[in-house]
Amino acid sequence: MARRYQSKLTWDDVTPERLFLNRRQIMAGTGALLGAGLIGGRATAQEALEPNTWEEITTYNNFYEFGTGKGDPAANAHTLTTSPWSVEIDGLVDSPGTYSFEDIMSDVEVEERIYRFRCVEAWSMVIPWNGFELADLLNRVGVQDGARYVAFETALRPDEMPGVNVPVLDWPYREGLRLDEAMHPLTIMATGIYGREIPNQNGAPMRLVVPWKYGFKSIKSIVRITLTEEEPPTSWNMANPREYGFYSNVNPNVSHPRWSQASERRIGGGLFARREPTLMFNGYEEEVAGLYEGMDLEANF
Ligand SMILES: Nc1nc2c(c(=O)[nH]1)N[C@H]1C(S)=C(S)[C@@H](COP(=O)(O)O)O[C@H]1N2
Ligand SMILES: [Mo]
Repeated sequence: MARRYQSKLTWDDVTPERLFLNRRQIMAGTGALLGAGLIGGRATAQEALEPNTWEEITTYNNFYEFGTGKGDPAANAHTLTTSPWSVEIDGLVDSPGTYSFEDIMSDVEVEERIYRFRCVEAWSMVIPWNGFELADLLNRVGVQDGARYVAFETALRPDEMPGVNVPVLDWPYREGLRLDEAMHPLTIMATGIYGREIPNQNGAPMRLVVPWKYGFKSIKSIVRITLTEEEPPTSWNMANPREYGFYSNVNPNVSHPRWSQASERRIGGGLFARREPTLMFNGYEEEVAGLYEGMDLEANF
């Protein structure tokens, strides 16, 4: 029998007011940001959430389908046709099918979310996304009993993606989340940045954003979402299981085998920017630590 999976939490429960700002406040600039940051009262690192510039966010990217250099996606991703676009939703759902991007967008509620973004390579940004909660979409298609994971796939188009002719990863790019992670109100599908359409290099027309996990979990240009019983294979874990686990939660206490994860370099910080300490769960500990209660986070990295 079908059920509507509901996270017990809502966005309001997990969102200090300072993390949510409407577009007008963003456009009004940093002063408004810091002002809003004080609404929450308590002083935390999150008060300093000052977004990176459009330029930084859209020219320093990882999207290996368009090359492995940070500038490659901005230079090459214009070849990706993002309209029309559709997403196949299948597996353990009540209403499997091929959903057009427009149909999805007409059903969901799009909001602005300013999130820290932490790449496994120890750099970070703050990005004002526009998007909708993944839970909103999954509840509309109906998650069935027995579903425990959500698998995602990126488009695979050798004609439009020069990078997939190089076997750096086993294409298509694949990612996965446990169902409770996928249903968590912080997990969004992003469709815009700074109130503008999301550029191809950032994963147009629809990409996942899971702010407490390393950046590679936030899979771009999604064409397939599958509800599964078993933990799905993921591209980076398949490529190097010793270095990239399924969970990949941001954790300053667990080093990558080749480098420390204790600090990060904020992109755009300038020549003399100091490295910032990396926060447990990327600063979202209060909101998500409960998902991993009782789990050994060193074994489940
Ligand atoms: N399909 C796909 N999604 C992807 C990647 C990729 O190579 N292909 N790179 C990941 C990595 S390593 C990071 S850090 C983020 C970068 O997102 P951004 O370029 O929007 O900042 O995208 C993730 N999603
Ligand atoms: Mo990354």
